[in-house]
Amino acid sequence: WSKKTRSELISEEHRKVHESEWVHNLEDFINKELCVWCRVARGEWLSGKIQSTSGDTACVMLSSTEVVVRVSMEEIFPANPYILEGVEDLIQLSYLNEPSLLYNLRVRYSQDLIYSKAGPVLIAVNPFKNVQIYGNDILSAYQNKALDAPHVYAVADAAYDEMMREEKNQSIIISGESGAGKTETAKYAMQYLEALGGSSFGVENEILKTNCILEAFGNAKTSKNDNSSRFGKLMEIHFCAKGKICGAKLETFSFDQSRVVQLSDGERSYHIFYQLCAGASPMLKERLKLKAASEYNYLNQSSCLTIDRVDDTQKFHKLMEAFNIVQIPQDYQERAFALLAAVLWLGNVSFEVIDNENHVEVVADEAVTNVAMSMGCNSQELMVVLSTCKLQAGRDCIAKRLTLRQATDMRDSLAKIIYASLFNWLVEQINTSLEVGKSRTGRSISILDIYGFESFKKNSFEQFCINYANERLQQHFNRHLFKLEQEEYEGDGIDWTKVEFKDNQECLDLIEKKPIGLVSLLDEESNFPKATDTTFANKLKQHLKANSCFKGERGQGFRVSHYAGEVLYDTNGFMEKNRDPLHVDLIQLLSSCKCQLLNSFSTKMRHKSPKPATLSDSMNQSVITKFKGQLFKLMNKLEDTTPHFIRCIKPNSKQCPGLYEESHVLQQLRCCGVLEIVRISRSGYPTRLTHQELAVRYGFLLLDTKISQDPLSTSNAILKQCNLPPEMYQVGYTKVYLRTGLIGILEDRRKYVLRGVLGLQKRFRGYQS
Ligand code: AOV
Ligand code: MG
Repeated sequence: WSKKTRSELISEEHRKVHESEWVHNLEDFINKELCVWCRVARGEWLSGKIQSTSGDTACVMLSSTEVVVRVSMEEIFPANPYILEGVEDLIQLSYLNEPSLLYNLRVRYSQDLIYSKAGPVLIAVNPFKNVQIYGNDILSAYQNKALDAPHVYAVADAAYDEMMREEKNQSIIISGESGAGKTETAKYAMQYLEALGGSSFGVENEILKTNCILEAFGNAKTSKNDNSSRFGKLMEIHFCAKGKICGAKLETFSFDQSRVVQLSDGERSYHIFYQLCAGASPMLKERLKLKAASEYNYLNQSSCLTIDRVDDTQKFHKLMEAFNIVQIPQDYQERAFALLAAVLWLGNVSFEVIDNENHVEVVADEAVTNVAMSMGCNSQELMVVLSTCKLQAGRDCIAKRLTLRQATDMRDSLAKIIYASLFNWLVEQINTSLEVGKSRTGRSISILDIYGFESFKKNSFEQFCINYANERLQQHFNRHLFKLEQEEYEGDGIDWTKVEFKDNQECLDLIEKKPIGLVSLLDEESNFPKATDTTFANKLKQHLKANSCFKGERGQGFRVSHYAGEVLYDTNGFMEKNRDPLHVDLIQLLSSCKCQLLNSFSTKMRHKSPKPATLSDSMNQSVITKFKGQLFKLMNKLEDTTPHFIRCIKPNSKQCPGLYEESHVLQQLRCCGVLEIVRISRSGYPTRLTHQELAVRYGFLLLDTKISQDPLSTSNAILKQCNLPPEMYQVGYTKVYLRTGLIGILEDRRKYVLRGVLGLQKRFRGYQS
């Protein structure tokens, strides 16, 4: 059918049936043999027809096998008529229930229609394969408004239009669990905006290329995603008054450092290490004394060195291209590679125990020599720093030997500091090259792509931070889609049946509440020198047991009920990672190096190192408190923008195309409240005008001029005169609320009358002359 007749048919269907009519409809479903969804023993949803009912159960004949099963009425839902199969927007469904949403998305997914709408939210189901829905032709079709099917391009287009029309900053907020497709979606959004806002500055080509650099240094293979982002990013694209791109700014959030030195089985460290080992030219390899990835302890500890269908050598060449586009000078590129080699060789530095107190000495082998060479420092000095610590004894400074554990930690700290500084330096370089025109407020679009919700077998401090960030983001989502909308209706006195949604405030309280929340307790415990991960775990159990989102576990564990599911955390390492001590000796070592990059890193760190006796100094903040601060700043920034939400869905946990696992999808739809969003949008009023606005724009349509001049009476009179169905609008204390499509009718009426008036004027002028 053509699109038009189909939509006509759909609206007819709408009139016929309504979601709440199930009870009255039951007879109909039996007599007319209409389809229902049912499931036995909580299995998959199956389609069938009700044969008969008795009490709380019904006999249903399954469509696939024609077998009759007895099912509890609670497990039966009305299915939508065939005409509604695979609708673009879930709000078009007559019956809103979980099996119907799941089925609709499945039908679309099987036709490679990976995008759907749930009212204002775009849903993107990860195809895990190339689908032919991107590229210049499709892009231009959206640009020219020739296509309007749900797509990330359509979201970017709407954001752009709204920014230009209202001069208000916009944001595209992409969420979803790990591996759901956020980063890919963010890239398509950037691609669209670059094409739309192409300028003579050439910045637009750079914005996309930066992803290649960021992914090489900030993404890694985890068990959830072969290209998992281990940092959060906000790309703010600035536009000039004409709508052309005039610059961009990249902001990154909390970077997972521990991956540099420690890996879980089957996972990899940051892509760049493998790319460098595989793709460096023979000359570069010789200069950096590089070996194969399998020779490095930091990389080979997880017995996973390659990723299926990924060519690290080719990726390395792409990275070099990107470096050139972002204009990182050749000598700086080489310095960066040398530092990567230093990190790799650091992992091979070994220690020899020299007494029975477990004190150590560094083994003077090629590893130490190569680290020293790459860092541009003296290898003797390096060995001293890695195996001793300086203690102040009165006026003297004495060196104390470290134990094996302490020395290993020192070595790993150095590797992490170098890598994290290198990452931050790259972000600075990218920003320098993107900053072309001065940004003007009111004309920017920010694209947010953070690390998705994670729950592994073992979850540590990093997962805690990642999931906390997702929890905050979920609240932003809830606030905009549920709270603010409903509060406005209630506040303005309009008749509204409240839609319940799953609030995540209790979980946020568990994390953030002062003085008894996870963050505060972690900080408090981190300040006790004698505290351990076990005392921390006990403290949590003692103070947080009243919160229903918290559950203490035996030993060092605790569970948190996040909006997206329950996660078992292991407190092992929490204290150390939260304190993140900056070793003065390491900073000194960096400043003594011949490498300019390392010098600049040490200068930065020195600024950050604790000044004595100023404990409240923000530089002294723990890792988690800094993280919390960053998150709040981010949320405040987003609050100042008009949000456009994209929810990515991962259809299966195997990263496999064509596989749609219902329970997995349902869990994700539930945790972000898709059903509720659809309910709200369907019963909601997307267009709002103040009485004043309505009266000014449409007042001249009034035939009866005797009506009182105040905006409220004028508004009421206009709505009545236009014969609009009363269920299509509501008049609140301050605004008029219109359902979808109504503003179009008013506009048509306005145009019609104006055309008539203009025609008359023309004729009148013709008559005068
Ligand atoms: P994420 O950003 O949501 O995870 P990605 O965007 O990295 O997830 O997507 C994971 C993988 O899914 C990609 O590497 C692609 O193979 C595939 N994929 C996603 N979207 C598409 C698409 N539109 N077309 C084709 N393939 C796609 V994480 O960063 O782990 O939270 O921390
Ligand atoms: Mg990602």
